[in-house]
Amino acid sequence: MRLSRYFLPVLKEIPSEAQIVSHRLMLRAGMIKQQAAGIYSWLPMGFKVLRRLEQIVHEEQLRAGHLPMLMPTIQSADLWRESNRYEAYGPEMLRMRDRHDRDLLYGPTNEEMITDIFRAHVSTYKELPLTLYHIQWKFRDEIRPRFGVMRGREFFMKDGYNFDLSKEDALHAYNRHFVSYLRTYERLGLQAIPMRADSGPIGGEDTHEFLVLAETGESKVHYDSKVTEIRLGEREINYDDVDQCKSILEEFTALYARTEETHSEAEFTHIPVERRRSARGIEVGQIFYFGTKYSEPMRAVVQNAEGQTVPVHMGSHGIGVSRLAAAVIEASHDEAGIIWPEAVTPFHCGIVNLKQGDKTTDAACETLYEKITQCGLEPLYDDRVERAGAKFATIDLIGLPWRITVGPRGLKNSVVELTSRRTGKSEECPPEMIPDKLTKIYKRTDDHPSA
Ligand code: P5A
Repeated sequence: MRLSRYFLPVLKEIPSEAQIVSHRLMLRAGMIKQQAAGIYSWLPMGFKVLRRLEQIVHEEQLRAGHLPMLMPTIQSADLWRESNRYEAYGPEMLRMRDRHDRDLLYGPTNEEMITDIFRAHVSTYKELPLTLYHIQWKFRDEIRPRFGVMRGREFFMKDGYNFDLSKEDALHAYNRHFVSYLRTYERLGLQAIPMRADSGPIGGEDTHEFLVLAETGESKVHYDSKVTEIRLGEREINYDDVDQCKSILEEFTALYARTEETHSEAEFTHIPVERRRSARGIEVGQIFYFGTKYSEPMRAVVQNAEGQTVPVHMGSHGIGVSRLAAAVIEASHDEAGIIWPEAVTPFHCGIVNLKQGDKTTDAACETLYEKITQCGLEPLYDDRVERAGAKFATIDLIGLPWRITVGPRGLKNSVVELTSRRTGKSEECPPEMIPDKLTKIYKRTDDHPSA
């Protein structure tokens, strides 16, 4: 993409309404625009990041064997009356009425709808286990929408639902989601710590939230500092391996890590004092096992091997995909702007032409642009007639991990400059070597399953 043809409405002023750094940077970098309280448009660059996040979430869900689908945003109130959640959900639910006076709502979550789909089509244990998911907009009329897309009213969520014959099978689904979420966050360059949590309006006995530690996080958390040392890393995972998934869950939950709602001061004091931490975190996901809470009242039943009719065991699992954009920025930025991890960057590199209009420099930039594009990478070429300082500031603000600086002086010696946004370190190298270098850098993060 050439910057002269792109729509990147960068703001010079720091927007006064934005209280946290990710909100400020998303507005300044022209990623989002507020349309109403907690409701945002995603402008081209923000949309690119959202799509990348979505893609990674999809890839890790497919890897775990979960099936993608798409349910509507608008739901019938009748379904929610069946589960008794229509009244219970309270003012967070956006309710509406159609021309025939039928009660509808904008879905805040989809437990009822997926249970309805299941009961319409599945009647035998032979079709289990089954996990369906979608990535779709949700609406929750939050009392205090704030911090941009961090706590929106309309937000993009991946929500998955498992159906199993027994509690034991459903707990494997829980553990499998636990592991796949860890993988997802690690791919995004985030450390999200699983913590025992409260199940709130979704319900159920077992639930974990995944939290990215950040001072600006809305959740208060308490944990043993040793828990921050554990990583999933590159280990091979077999999602059908019940013992492996269980042992990974046990490894990650052996140490104390809890949200405020489940915190126990008595248990906390058992941790050596120098390892006790009370901090804040951003909730980027939550998983639930709630047994037959929905399947019983909604009659989602199957015949088991003995011919008895039994309600299925269920759980649901959510990742805040739009919130992730803000969480990644909270975890990765500096004074100058965003620093995108390679896995989610909207463009793979920026090309800065130091002397737009100079024949040799323009030609070198064009060639680089073409060659990099041919490698399957997407450069953002700053071809505007602008001061070098302004061009650098833009590329830094929007956080592209790699910048290639092309100027007449370097070209005289047949070199351009490759600069890492994260370290600030530059190296000079012949322009012909750049496509290869970038390809190698991105190969490391390009971890597509056979989706
Ligand atoms: C699990 C999937 C659920 O709704 N039902 C289906 C379950 N869980 S949850 O914890 O309430 O939400 C899942 C994740 O969505 C994100 N999220 C939000 N993101 C932005 N703005 C909001 N107002 C918002 N509310 C929830 C969080 O990341 C949460 O973990």
